[in-house]
Amino acid sequence: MRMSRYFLPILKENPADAQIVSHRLMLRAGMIKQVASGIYSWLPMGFKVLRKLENIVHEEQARAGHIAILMPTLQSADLWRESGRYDGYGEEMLRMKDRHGRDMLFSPTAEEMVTDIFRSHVSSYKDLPLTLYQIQWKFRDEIRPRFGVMRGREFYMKDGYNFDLTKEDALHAYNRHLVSYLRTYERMGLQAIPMRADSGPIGGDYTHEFLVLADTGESEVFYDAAVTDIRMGERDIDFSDKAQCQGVLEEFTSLYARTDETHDEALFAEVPKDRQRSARGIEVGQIFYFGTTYSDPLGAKVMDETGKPVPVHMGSHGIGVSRLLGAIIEASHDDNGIIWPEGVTPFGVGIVNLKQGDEEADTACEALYKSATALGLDPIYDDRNERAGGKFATMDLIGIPWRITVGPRGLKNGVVELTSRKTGVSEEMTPELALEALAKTYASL
Ligand code: 5CA
Repeated sequence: MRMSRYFLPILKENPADAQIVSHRLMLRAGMIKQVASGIYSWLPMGFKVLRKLENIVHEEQARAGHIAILMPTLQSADLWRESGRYDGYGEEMLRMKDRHGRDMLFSPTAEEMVTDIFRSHVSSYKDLPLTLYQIQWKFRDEIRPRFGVMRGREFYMKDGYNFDLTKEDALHAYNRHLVSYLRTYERMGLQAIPMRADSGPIGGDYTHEFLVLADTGESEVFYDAAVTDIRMGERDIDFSDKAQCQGVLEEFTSLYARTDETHDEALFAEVPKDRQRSARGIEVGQIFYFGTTYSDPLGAKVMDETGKPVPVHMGSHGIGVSRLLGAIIEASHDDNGIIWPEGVTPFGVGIVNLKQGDEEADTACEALYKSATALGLDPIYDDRNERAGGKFATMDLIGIPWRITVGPRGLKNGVVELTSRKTGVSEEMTPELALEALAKTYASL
């Protein structure tokens, strides 16, 4: 992409109404525009990162054996009456009537809708296990939408639902989601810690929230510092292996990690003093096992091996995809702007032409831009007639992890400068070597 042709409406001033750094940077970098309280338009660069996150979620869901579907945002109230949640859900549910006077709602979550799909089409234990998921906009009429996309009213969520014959199988689905979520967050450059939590309006006894530690997080959390050493990294997980998935859960559950809702002072006191931590965190996902809470009232049954109809065991599992953009920025920025982790960056490399209009510099940049594109590095080339300082500031603000700076002086020696956004360290090398290094870096992700 050429910066001169892109739509990147950068703000020079700090927006007055943004209280936290991620919200401020998303507005300044021209990623989102507020439409109404808690509702945003996604401008090109914001949308691009959102799509990247979505792709990672899809890839990791596929790896775990889960199957993508898409359900509507608008639903009929009838299903919610069947489950008994229509009246109980309260003011967070946006309700409306269609022209025939039928009660409709904007889906805040989709347990009922997916259970209805299941009961219409599945009737035998032989079709289990089954996990269906979607990535779709949700609406919750939050009383206090704030912090930009972190607590929106409309937000993008991955919601997955498992259907299993037994509690044991459903708990495997729970553990599988736990492992797959950890992989997902790690690929986004984040460490999210699963913590025992409260199940709220979704219901059920088993639930973990995934928290990214950040001072601006809305949740208060308590944990044993040893949990932060657990990584999925290069582990070769077989998602169909119950013991392996359970093993990961047990690594976490053997260490104290809870949100304030389930915090237990007495248990926490047993953690060695030097490892006790209390901090704030951003909830980027939650998994639930709730047994037959929805399958019972909605009559989602299968024939078991003896031919007896039994309600299926279910769980639901959510990732806050749009919230993750905020969480990533909270976890990765400096005074100059965003620092995208390589796995989610909107562009792989920024090319800065120090002397636009200089024939040699222009030619070198064009060649570099072409080669970087051919290598799949998805470059953004700042070809505007701007001062070098302004170009650097823009690249820093929008957070591109690598920058190649091209100027007449370096070109005399056949070199350009490759700079890491994170460390600020620059190295001079030939354009070919710079591209080779970047191609290697991105191939290793
Ligand atoms: N049905 C279950 C799982 S699919 C469910 O709705 N879970 S949830 O309520 O925990 O939401 C899943 C994730 O969506 C949360 O962990 C959070 O990351 C994100 N989320 C929830 N509310 C908001 C909001 N108002 N703005 C942005 N993200 C949100």
